[in-house]
Amino acid sequence: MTDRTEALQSRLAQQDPALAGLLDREVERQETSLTLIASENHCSQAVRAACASVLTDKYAEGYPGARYYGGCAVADEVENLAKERAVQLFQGMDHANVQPHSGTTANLTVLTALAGKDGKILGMSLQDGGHLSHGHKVSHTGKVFEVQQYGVNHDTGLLDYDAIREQAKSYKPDVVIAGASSYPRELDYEAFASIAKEVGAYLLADIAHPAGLIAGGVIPSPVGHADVLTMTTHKTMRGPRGGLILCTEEIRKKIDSSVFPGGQGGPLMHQIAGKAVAFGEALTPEFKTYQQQVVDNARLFAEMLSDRGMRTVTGGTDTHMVVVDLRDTDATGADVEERCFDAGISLNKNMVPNDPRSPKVTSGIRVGTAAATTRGMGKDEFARLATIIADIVEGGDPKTKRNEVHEICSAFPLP
Ligand code: DSN
Repeated sequence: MTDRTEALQSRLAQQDPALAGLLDREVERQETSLTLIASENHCSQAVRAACASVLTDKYAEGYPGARYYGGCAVADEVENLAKERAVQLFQGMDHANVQPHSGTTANLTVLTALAGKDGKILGMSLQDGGHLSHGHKVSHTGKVFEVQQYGVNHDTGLLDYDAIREQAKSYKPDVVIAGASSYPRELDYEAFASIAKEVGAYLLADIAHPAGLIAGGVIPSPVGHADVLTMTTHKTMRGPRGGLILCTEEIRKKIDSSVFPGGQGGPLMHQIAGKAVAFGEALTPEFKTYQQQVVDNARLFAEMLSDRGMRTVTGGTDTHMVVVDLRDTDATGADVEERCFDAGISLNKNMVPNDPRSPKVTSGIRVGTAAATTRGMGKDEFARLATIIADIVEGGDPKTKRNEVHEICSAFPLP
């Protein structure tokens, strides 16, 4: 902890012991348990320092050089730094908008800009691994736009690009969305681009989950294929919570005005400062090494589970994520999630393709390696974790695993 952070925390403890106590408990929870939630990570102290800075006080509605308030000179430089680094990370995209508060607001903003009210969108269904903001009926994206959804082949768990092409040809969407929240494989962005082109649609690649793997160059990129990318900055990108949009010059104005004033007011400048720091970190060679380790750990984890006779959706992974299909076992996703929690491991229940159970119960779990890899865990630790989780799935008592998980955590402190 830096001196300054320590001083701030001790001031918080004096002024508001109730809140400071809650933060202490969260630090202890994160230190003594293991995060295998695929959408979480641990950002650096430098990112946390930027997010806790005085920029939280600054209103900066508008864009650098064109704000609605005075005193934005520093805010302008911070935002420009974040934008420049984002464009450097995803070289080939012309423009970055770093203001979206989240991935969902980024998606709603882009779809509003490119499809318009009552426009037609085609995205992956949540049930098969997509995301709420890709047109699910409970999301605004499912209410404001006309929606069709595609899914995966229920035998293989894989996307069937020929089927998506046929669907797009008959539906003629304005925007095709390529992206998922629980699909463990690389996407074929070239195929998606050719489908979008054939029907005259824009291609939106939502890379919220694999953004860090793509920026680190360890899996193929949608740059050069998609008109626009959306992502969150806190998953594999390992930055602060938030959203990011990158687009081509052709649609830059539409996207920017859809973010502000269309969908948001003042940007969260402290979060944008944190994004700038994280993008700087992502430009270093260490980030590539980290991302390769994230994928290596996930592959090993999937292989170990499969050696224990467990089924993984698509038979493995290319990314940071493994989705385990529990239908051959007596366990449900909800049950394994709760018992892993008792052992000190956070992961989430997850639908598997063609899941007979409800989203509150599910027949699967989703495991991600990004956060534990940030703590420095490698093959040995992931091999032990696969054994622990397989034992729990097979009915082992989670309480007997708690000490082992604790011991692993103690050896790998948080950043
Ligand atoms: N909550 C994120 C996930 O878990 O994939 C997506 O919003």
